[in-house]
Amino acid sequence: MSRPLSDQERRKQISIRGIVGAESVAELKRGFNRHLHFTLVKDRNVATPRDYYFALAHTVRDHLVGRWIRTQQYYYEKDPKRIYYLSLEFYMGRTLQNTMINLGLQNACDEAVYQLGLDMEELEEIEEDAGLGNGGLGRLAACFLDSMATLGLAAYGYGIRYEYGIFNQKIRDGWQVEEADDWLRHGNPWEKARPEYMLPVHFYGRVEHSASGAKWIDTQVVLALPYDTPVPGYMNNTVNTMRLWSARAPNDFNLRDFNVGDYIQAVLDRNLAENISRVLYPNDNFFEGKELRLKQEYFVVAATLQDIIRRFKASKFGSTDSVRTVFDSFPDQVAIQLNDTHPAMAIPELMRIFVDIEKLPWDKAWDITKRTFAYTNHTVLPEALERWPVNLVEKLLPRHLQIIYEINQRHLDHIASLFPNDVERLRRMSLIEEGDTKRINMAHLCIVGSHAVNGVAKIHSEIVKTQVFEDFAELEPEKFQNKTNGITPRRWLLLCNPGLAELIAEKIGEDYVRDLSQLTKLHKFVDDDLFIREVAKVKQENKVKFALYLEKEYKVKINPSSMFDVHVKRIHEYKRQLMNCLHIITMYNRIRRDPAKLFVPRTVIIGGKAAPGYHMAKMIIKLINAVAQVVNNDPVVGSKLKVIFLENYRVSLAEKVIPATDLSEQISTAGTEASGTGNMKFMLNGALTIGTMDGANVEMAEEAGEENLFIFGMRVEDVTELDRKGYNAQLYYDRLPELKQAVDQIKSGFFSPNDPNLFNDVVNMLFHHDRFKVFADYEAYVKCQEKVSELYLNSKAWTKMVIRNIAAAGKFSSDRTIKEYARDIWHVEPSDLKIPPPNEPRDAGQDKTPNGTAA
Ligand code: D6G
Repeated sequence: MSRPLSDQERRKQISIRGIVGAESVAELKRGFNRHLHFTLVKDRNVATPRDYYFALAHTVRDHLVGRWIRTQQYYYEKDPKRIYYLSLEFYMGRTLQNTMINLGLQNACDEAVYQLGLDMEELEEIEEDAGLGNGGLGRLAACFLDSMATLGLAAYGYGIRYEYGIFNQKIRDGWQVEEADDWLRHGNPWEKARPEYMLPVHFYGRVEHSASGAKWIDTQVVLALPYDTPVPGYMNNTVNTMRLWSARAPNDFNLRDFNVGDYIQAVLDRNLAENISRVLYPNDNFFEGKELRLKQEYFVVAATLQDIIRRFKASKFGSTDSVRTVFDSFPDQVAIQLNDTHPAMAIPELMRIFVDIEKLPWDKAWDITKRTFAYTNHTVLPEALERWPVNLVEKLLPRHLQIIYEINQRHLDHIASLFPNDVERLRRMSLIEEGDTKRINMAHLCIVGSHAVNGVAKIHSEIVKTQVFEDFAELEPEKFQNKTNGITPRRWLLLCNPGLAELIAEKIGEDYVRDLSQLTKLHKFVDDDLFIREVAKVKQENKVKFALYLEKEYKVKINPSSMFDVHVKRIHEYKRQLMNCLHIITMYNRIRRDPAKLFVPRTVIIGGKAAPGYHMAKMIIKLINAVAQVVNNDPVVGSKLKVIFLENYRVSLAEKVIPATDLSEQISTAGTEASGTGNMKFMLNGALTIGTMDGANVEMAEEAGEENLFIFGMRVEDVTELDRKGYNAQLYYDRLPELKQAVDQIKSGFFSPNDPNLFNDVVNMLFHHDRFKVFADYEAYVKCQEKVSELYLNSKAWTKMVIRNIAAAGKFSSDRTIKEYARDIWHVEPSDLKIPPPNEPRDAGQDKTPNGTAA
């Protein structure tokens, strides 16, 4: 067995973060100084740390530009099938370090920054997160962009450039307080505005029918201004584009018609139009039927489809027969993936373009539309499914409502022909739901208008097929697919956990970064004592580092040799942070009951944002903080148990806490968490999972072996059975004394002595309307936690289980997920064709502009 390498030796040997050449370092330093001077207009006497961050960001960006232009040129010349990922959320986080890693510049930049006498980590910390997402759905979109670029797909992300992303969460007196996320305040060096590609988007108005077809007239126009952000693949010279639209009022806004003369008021009213891209709706897994949100959804769709069609017409496939574009090859050239139903209006919008503007016959337009779209379902929670009121759509998008009605009529006629006299089935499958308010079921629209529908983990796709959309699956079984989610190993290993990434590279080489299935090669080191020690050492270093961060930023001290038990994700009843809280109280009571008894020290870390309008979620945050207050200040407990509420959990904080975690909490009620992706990040970073058989946990257990996770609680079948029998929380409370004690403490004000009734709503919910059955899983959860503590005492056995988990994490690369989308839905091959680096000579075709004319 070899001796352990020093950090320095390791660095030299491993090039996954780039090779350091003296010349490249010198060039980076020159770039940095040039940008400090010309771009920031500063010298080192007056430059602030932020100036240094911007100088470095611009230097790194310079290395993207040539590759970006080349990639896009190549797409124009070769006309590969374009993949469009439409999403209301792209939760990108920070860009600097990710760019350095994907371009292989990390080590060289480290060295350059060091030679300049600056601190790389300090500069990286200055960058704001691009928080244009709520949670898993938005972060998935970001991971997919990374994988699509890494696999060389001609892909684009299309979304909204929110001026304010997800709010910043402050904790004041234990309560969540929201602050606006003014992420663009200091400018964004990673985006390029493209006012030359600005496009109009229409709202309101009315429809006029004549012999020549339908005309949507008297509309209000808002302009969509695109901002492009480069998306580099990992070490392959491919740079794709994420195009985010910003709303701009036309210069004659409110001046033309009714507001003539009131120039000042008209200028002030420009805000009304521009509010469309002002702020991200902060709901995760919850539908809030606000008009402004519907405007956002149509805004991104309308601008994007114009752009897609413009690009199609510029391609060799968008040929014209005398006057009209031939759209027959459109679905062979264009795939549009709908990230949940949020961009569902794309379906009637494409129909409107084809039928009203391009004058295609309905049937042909519908065939092309269906073959173009695919829909990803992200949740089966009824409160999350979008159902827009018909009268709202009628006012905002009158022509689209007519088209939706027409789609529905033909759809229902078809079903009626297959199932005569089955009125109940027609009602269930209609796109329109009758009732007090008539609503459009957007999931039904997406299913009908797409050629593929997928869930995001096996168990979820099964529920989609057999329960929620059963009738649709019966009608078209071949449409329904599964695409288990994934995460990008670049950000979620190389970037956030360099120690572990390099240790793995030492053992199995570097190719695993692009082919994560190679992690299985680690299986042969499960019994290698040195490797076990090294894995444990990296974890310990990460824990110490995180503890120092908490001490510095939040003035809280934690014990780095305690077990870090981490539950970070949005706060939601179905994710059951309350069950974790009951476990904390149970541990606390046990320590107090018998202080001399052996207790495996734990630091329980819970973090996540509550939607600002979600009362119960906010109460859960307050409760966790109230419990923390009592537990952390009880001298009997001492350092055995600490409870930390991690403020403002977001992508950049996930990058810090996940590599430092020992135990990952994935405890949603079976059947509620569609996939989860946090679960995968923890697995890859050497945490063990305590979890239910829900979402992708099921597949994690399949990959690693159930004995290598701490699986507990009801399965989906058990939940269904309990629903059938009727869930009675009182029974568990009466039977389980420790549960009773914990609940009584919450109820009696033990954790809120100044306001004993503070948690009445929470307790009342747990007893009388807990849809997620916390009490039913409490006992199994607590018992499973005992097993966790027992194993933690045996550090070697723990670490061996960790290694088995890392070795089994390969499936959860988003590269694997994207390959499956490419093969089964988009029908494209990941390209192994290398885009040459920007300093290589250009070949002849590259001197052409996109239109084919000489530059
Ligand atoms: C990106 C990169 C840039 C390219 C531009 C337009 O900003 O090099 O010219 O996209 O691309 P299309 O929208 O014409 O594809």
